[in-house]
Amino acid sequence: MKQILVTRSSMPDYEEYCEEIKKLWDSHWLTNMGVEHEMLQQELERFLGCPHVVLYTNGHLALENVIAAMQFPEGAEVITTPFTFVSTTHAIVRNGLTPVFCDVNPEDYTIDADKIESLITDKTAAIVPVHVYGNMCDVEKIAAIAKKYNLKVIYDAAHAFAVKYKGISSANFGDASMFSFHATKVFNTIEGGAVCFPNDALVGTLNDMKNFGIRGPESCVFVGGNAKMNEFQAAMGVCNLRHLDREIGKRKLVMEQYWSHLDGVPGIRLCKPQRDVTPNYAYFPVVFDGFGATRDEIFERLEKHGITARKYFYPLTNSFECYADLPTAGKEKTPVAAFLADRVLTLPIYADLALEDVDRICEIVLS
Ligand code: T4K
Repeated sequence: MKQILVTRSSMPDYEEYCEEIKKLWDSHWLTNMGVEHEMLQQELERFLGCPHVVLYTNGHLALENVIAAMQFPEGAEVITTPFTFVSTTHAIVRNGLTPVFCDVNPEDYTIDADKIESLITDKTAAIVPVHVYGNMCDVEKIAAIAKKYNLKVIYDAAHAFAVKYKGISSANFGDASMFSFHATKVFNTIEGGAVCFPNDALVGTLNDMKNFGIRGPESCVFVGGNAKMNEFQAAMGVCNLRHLDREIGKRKLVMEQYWSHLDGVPGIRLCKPQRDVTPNYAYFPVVFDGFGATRDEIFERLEKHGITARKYFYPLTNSFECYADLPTAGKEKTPVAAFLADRVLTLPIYADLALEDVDRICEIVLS
C-alpha cells in the first residue's frame, strides 16, 4: 500500500547539493558562521526585504532568544494563543514569563485581535501572535493595540515564510518575526530558523545569544548559549531558496485540487484565502463540523489506507499536562480554539504530492 505522510521535505537535486557543499571539503570549515551561513543570511535579507536576518539552528531557539533579548521583567505576562505547536508557549514559559491565552478567530484561526485588549493588565509586556498555517494575523489591529499600550510584538511566523500582506513580507511586522526552517516547512534548511527585525541594536544581542556571547578569541561579553546554524544547513537553504517559487507553485495546484473536491461539501469547512495576502500553501486544514463522520473517524479511515493526516493543533497548548499549574491554563478559556482543535485535520500537502493522490484522499474522506 502506498504511504502518504502529512508532508514531505522539499530537497534540491542531489548533485546540486553536493556541488554546494563541495567547498566545505576544500575548506574544512563546517560551522561558526562560514561562507554558506553568510550567503544564506544575505540572500534571505534580500528575499524578505528585511533589514536584519539572524540565522539559528532551529526556529524554537530563535523564538526563545528573541523573547529573551527583549529583557521583559521576570513574571511579566505575554498574550498569545494556544492553537499552535508547543514551541510557542514553551519559548514564553522557558523565559520565566507567563503566557496569557487569547482565543483565536473562527475564520483563519489566528489570534482574535478584538479579544486582546480585555486581557491586558499592568503586567503585560508583549504579544506573541502566531501566523498559524501561514495565515496572517490581523497585523494592523495588533500594531495599533501594541502602540496604545506600549507592548512589544514578536510574531511566531514559523509557518509563514514567503507569505506577504499587501505585498510586504511577513518578516516585516511587529518588533521581530521568527521563521522555522524545519524539514517540514515550505522552505527548509534541514533544521533551522531565523529572527527577522528592523532594529539595528538587536543584531549584536542575538548574535551574542546564539554564540556564547563570544566576540573574539579573548572576549566574552555575555552569558549566551549555542544556537548557530551550521554550514550544511545553510547550504541546504541556499539550494532550496533557488527553487522556492516552483515549490510554492506546485503546492498551489495541490491546494486547488483539494478545493475542487471539498469546497461546498456540507459539514466540511475550508480556510478561505485571506484578503490582501499572498499565501505559501503551507498546510491544508479541514474542519469537520456536522459532517457524516467525526474528525477522529476520518483520521482513522485515512490511516487504514496508508494516509497519515495530522491533528495540528490538538491538544491546545493550554491543556497540556506540563502547564497544569499555570493559572492561565484550561481550554475552556479559549472556546473557539477548543472547538477547532477537536475538529480540525490537516490533510497531506507538499510540492510533489500527485494530484491523483489528492483525488484518492478526497474520495476516502467523502466516502
Ligand atoms: N512555532 C510553530 C508554530 C511551529 O509550528 C514550530 C514547529 C515551531 C515554532 C518551532 O520550530 P522548529 O524549532 O521546529 O524549527 C513538526 C516539526 O518538527 C516542527 O518543526 C513543526 N513546528 C511542527 C508543526 O511539526 P512533528 O512532530 O509533527 O514532526 P514529524 O516528525 O511527525 O514530521 C511530520 C511529517 O513530516 C512526517 O510524517 C514526514 C515529514 N518529514 C518529517 C521529517 C522529520 C519529512 O518529510 N522529512 C523529515 O525530515 O513536528
